[in-house]
This record gives sequence, structure tokens and C-alpha cells, in this order.
Amino acid sequence: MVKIVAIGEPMIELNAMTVGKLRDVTYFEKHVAGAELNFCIAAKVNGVDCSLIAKVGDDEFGYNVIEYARGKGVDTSMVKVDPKLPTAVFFIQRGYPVPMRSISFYYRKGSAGSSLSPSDIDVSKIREADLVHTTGITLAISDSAKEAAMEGLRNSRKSSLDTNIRLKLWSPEKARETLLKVIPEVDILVTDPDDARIIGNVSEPDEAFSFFSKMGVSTLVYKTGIEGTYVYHEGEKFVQRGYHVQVEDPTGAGDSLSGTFISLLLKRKSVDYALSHAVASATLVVTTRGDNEIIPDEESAEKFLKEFK
Ligand code: KDG
Repeated sequence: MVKIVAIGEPMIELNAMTVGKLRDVTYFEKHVAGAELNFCIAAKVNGVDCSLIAKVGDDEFGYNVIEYARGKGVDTSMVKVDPKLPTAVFFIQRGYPVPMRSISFYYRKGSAGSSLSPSDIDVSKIREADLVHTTGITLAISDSAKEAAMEGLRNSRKSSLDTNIRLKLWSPEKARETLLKVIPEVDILVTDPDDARIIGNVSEPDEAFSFFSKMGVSTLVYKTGIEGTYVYHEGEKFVQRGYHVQVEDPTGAGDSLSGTFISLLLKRKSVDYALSHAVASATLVVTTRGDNEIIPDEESAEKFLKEFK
């Protein structure tokens, strides 16, 4: 069976039940999230084994993360429990100031997850995996987490990185400087026009591919939202348009897209098949609160695609 290892911080998400300013929200709904865990769940739903390398606190939220991830079939044997530091939490403000968009507010400084370091990386497990995945979030949360991610990428047989630049975690300059160093280690790059502008001052899909392929990226997944997702792979270009649906909360959609696409590609499905399923998955994720509960398996994605033709 195909096997992925993902490196990054899982968190507890407290999602506003109502739209508007967070200060006016009374009720929050708890979910388990974090970009790399979302990716792992998308992989597992699509029939690919995924192990998460991470740290959580010795607290209720830490055990919540572990039990939830396990329940979704993610291998948590490399998730360590830190005796002193807390599990990170973030809140989601929805629909304000831009309708149908969400904003994350992090409570993660000094968290167990951000204390991840190269000593938490089991290199033998990394070498056994078909693919190692991480994101710009792990590169941003601390120097030790960045080094851990680098250790994983350097020792991988194949790797993927979602740039996922979160400007609450680092400046555009720091993001650019770091990603320019890390991207040459990566085989599959997932990014979007906002991030590509920060990294290489490029935004058009072909221009972005030309920029990143010169850095050694062999496959580019370029998400432009409803306009479409572009994939450049083995000398060919593929496009899948997005679908208009009612947006509840877009958080996590990008992770379900990349997790689904990369897993199906590793399962040797065609690019068209993997991409259409990835966009179906991301489309469903935006219709709900929570980052990963609604991710469809292959059969359900097929039903979606039949209906939306
Ligand atoms: O991509 C979704 C993530 O942004 C969300 O789950 C929280 O990992 C997270 C982060 O750092 O923003």
C-alpha cells in the first residue's frame, strides 16, 4: 500500500457558529484541524496510508487530536505528547469583513506542536515512505519545526510542499527567503497566486510554472479558486474549473485538494481523474464548518462529479 508521512502541527479549531466579528460570537463549534493532519485525512479517505509526525500537549485537546486522527485512520505512532507545553488552538471568524471568507486567530505561540525538532523525525520511517509532505506553516511556526520539516524533506524519496503562507505567522520577506531555500528540495509544489506573488513575483499559471520548474519542481499544483486548479506534470498542463456552491467556511479546502490529488497520483490514477476528485473534495469542504469531516472517498467524489457535469 502507498504510504505518506506528513510533518506539521495539528490543532483544535473553534469555529464561530455565526458569521460576524469574533467579539460578537457566542457559540463555537470544536473541530480538529491543522494543514498536515487535514492532508493526511484526505490521503486516508482516498485509500493511502498516512502517518503524522507532530507534537501535542499532555492535555485534553492533545488527546482529542490523537483520538480524532486515529479515528480517521491516520497513524499517530509518531505523534509525541509534550509534558509541559499546551496543544495549540485557533478560532475561525467567518463572513466578516468579506462574506464567505474566513479568518484564523491563532493561540499557538509556545505550543507543543511548535517545539517539534529534528530529533522528533524518525529518518528510517521517512525513507520507507513513498512521499513526505509538509507546508509553509511548519516552516513558519519555529526554527526547530522548520529544521524538522527540512530533515524530513532531505531524507525523503519523494516530497510535496504546500506553500500555505500564513501572514500572521511570518512576514512576506521571511516567507520568501525561507521558501526560496526549501522549494529546491521538493518534487511536488502546491501553491496559489497570492503565495507565488510573495515568493517569485509571479501570478499567471504558466509564469508560475516556469519560475518554479527552474527551481527543480517537477509537478506544480496551482490553485486559483473558482477559476480553476492547474496542474503541470510530465510536460503536460491540466485544468479543472471550480464549482459554485454555498460557502460556509473555506478553511481546509486547499489541504483536501492537495491530499486528494497527491494520493490519487501516487495510486497511479490519471492526472485528470486525480484533479477532478481533488476539486470535488475541496468544493465539499467549503460547504461546511470543519476542515476535514466531509472529505469524500473516490466513490462519493464520482457521484459529485456526475451531478455537477
Ligand atoms: O489549511 C487549513 C489550516 O490553515 C488550518 O487547519 C489551520 O493549520 C492551520 C494553520 O496553521 O492555519
